[in-house]
Amino acid sequence: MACICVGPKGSGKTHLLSALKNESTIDITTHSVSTVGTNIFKIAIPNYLISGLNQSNKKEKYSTILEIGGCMAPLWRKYFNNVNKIIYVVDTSNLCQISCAGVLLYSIMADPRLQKTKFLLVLTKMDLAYRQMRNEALLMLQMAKLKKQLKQNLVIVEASPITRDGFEDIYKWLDTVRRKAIEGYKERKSEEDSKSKTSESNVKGPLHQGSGPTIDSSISDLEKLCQEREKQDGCNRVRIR
Ligand SMILES: Nc1nc2c(ncn2[C@@H]2O[C@H](COP(=O)(O)OP(=O)(O)OP(=O)(O)O)[C@@H](O)[C@H]2O)c(=O)[nH]1
Ligand SMILES: [Mg+2]
Repeated sequence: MACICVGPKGSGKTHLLSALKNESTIDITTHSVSTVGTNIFKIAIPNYLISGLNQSNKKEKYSTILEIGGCMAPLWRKYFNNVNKIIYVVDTSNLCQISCAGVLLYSIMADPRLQKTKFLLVLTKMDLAYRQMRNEALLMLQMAKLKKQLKQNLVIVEASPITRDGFEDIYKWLDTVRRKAIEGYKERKSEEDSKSKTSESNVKGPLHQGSGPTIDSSISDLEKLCQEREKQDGCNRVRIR
């Protein structure tokens, strides 16, 4: 159930994930250092956003996300094994970077290992006055072309760690994907269990089943047959036990 967060250098991954983890850590004065390597964030999903959670079951649900630094872009694909959620962060205020971000996103989504992966595209830094609006940003990312050519489901969210816009949608996405992954795992496990049960009963065969002859009864049948043959032949056969 691995979830990774990628995006170009300085696009706002660390800021976004820190704010999702702890709302009081990020404000207008916060600056973060470029991630050289990876960061792990354990994010608690607020109870009121978890669907199907009743009052008696107040256990907190977490999502663990691995951020991989933008400077590691050539190495991102080394982390793609067993990944079923990808958060892709794009800086809407960086005109020079946005087209390049689209190309990078395309190269990720085309990876054969990620054909069943769920994607969340976060258009971040929405608090800045000189940002691109949603439609302009999507145009620059060539989103229409990308959606035509690739089959994965891509959810798009506009967000800002400073104003906390879009955070509910991100938490809800994390919760649905987490729930679906658990349901899928349970289904696969019950299928495997039922398969192993049927194969076990096939391996046992008729000797182990109540209705068939037992080993003891087969031996006594054999002895009776020998005694009958001895009577018929009128001679003693050598019996080896
Ligand atoms: N105003 C504003 N600034 C932001 C926002 N998100 C990030 N920043 C700024 O952008 C800088 C880079 O953000 P990071 O979160 O470090 O970017 P990153 O994607 O983790 O970068 P790498 O680790 O190098 O890949 C931060 O120091 C912030 O100053 C945002 O939503 N609004
Ligand atoms: Mg970072």
